Amino acid sequence: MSIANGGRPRLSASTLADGIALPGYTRDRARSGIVHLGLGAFHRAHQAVFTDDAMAAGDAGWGIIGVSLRSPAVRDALEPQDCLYVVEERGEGGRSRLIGSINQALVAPEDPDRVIAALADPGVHVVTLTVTEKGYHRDPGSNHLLVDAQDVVHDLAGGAPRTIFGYLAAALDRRCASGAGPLTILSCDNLPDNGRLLGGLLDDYLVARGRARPAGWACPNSMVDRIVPATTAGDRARLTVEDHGLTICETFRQWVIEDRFAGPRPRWEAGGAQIVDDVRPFELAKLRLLNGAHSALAYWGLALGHAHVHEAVRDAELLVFVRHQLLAEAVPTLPPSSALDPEAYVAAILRRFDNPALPHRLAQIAMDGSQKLPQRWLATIVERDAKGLNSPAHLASLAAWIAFVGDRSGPGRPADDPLAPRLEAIWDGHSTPGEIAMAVARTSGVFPAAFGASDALCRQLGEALDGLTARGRRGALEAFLSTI
Ligand code: CS2
Repeated sequence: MSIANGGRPRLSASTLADGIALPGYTRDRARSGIVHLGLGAFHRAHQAVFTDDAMAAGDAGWGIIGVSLRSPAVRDALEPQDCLYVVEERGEGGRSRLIGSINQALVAPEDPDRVIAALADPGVHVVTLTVTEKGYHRDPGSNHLLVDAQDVVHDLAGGAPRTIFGYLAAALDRRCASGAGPLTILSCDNLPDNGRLLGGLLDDYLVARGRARPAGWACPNSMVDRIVPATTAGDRARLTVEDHGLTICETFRQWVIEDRFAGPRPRWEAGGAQIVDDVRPFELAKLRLLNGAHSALAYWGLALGHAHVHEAVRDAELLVFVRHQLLAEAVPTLPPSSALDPEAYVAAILRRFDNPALPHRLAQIAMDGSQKLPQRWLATIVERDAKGLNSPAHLASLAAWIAFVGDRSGPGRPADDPLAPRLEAIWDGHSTPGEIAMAVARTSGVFPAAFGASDALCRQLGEALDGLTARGRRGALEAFLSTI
């Protein structure tokens, strides 16, 4: 048993945590059926938990080989504790449980071939991915692969892979050559039509590579949902054992998966997953309502002096604004669906956000806006515009984002975003809000072409940014509320 600094034993198979539910199956770390790319907190609180439930329900051979694509931090946290970790659900009915579904933690840059070998193993049938929006290297305007992106160029030249595409292509080649059987490649990132998108990008990569396209893979769509703030040292200090993999989340979790697997799969239904014919209604509602609201709370809330989601939704004016953005503008763009009542959904997510037991930092949500906003807000604005409908609340929030990336000294700044240098250069190169808004809409590479092509949308965005600059956030919010 190893005793960590604070005098508490380090969590491991021989030192389990007091009062924490144990996995309901006998672990066999040599048997893995899933490789997961992107071993962050979201995976540990979501797919790994559903898999733990499937394993407890009798499918114990589906353990996960988790892969970090960049940093060794998660491997270094998990390996000394036999890849066990606690998931602590916070809120009414919350409980803590030990998750045993992760068998191994690999660090791709340290041993790329080991990752390819894992992906090509005939015992592996499913690859899941949480690599965040920017891990897909897509052009948000065309949804095609950015074949000029530095890491994609590197992978296409045949070096040890850096992108998901380099890894997947090498593994599919190997599986074809060895007859390892079909592979389901399941995106679990917050992107629209995430499976179709991933399949299309992988196809673009395989075409650009100029070699025969390996067969035997499918990319179903899926919608994932669970709020998982970054774990803090304070969270870790409260446990009776030293757990470097501790993951904090809400009690709610949802996973809706398109029934289009290439081969065998775990019975994730045991953990409550829904296997359906069409994920689209769930996915659009999640992106435009839950994630759309999150981003609005982040870009308004930080400037209004809030640090966390639960504080921002307790700001009465901001809550009225965000509810209006969702109900008046986003909800009418959703396809009618018997599976989901949008108004009840909005009420439920706003209740989930109001969870002081789960401090979710607005700065965490504000990251990577250039990668998130196309599916959260811009698609809504453009679809409404095509029908002759205005979207003043979305445009006001978009102006709040542009102001956020332009202000380099406020809370949550400088903006953590792969396009931050390009967006900051736009601020530096233009003087009026109208010019800045126009340049962001037309030249940042974030907005769909239909937005930039609309003089009216660019003008309205410029006016919204002008209003924010002149009145400040609170004044602009109050001015907006007086119009609804
Ligand atoms: C959040 C999401 O960080 C963000 O941008 O909106 O991570 C959100 O918490 C999850 O999608 C909830 O399922």
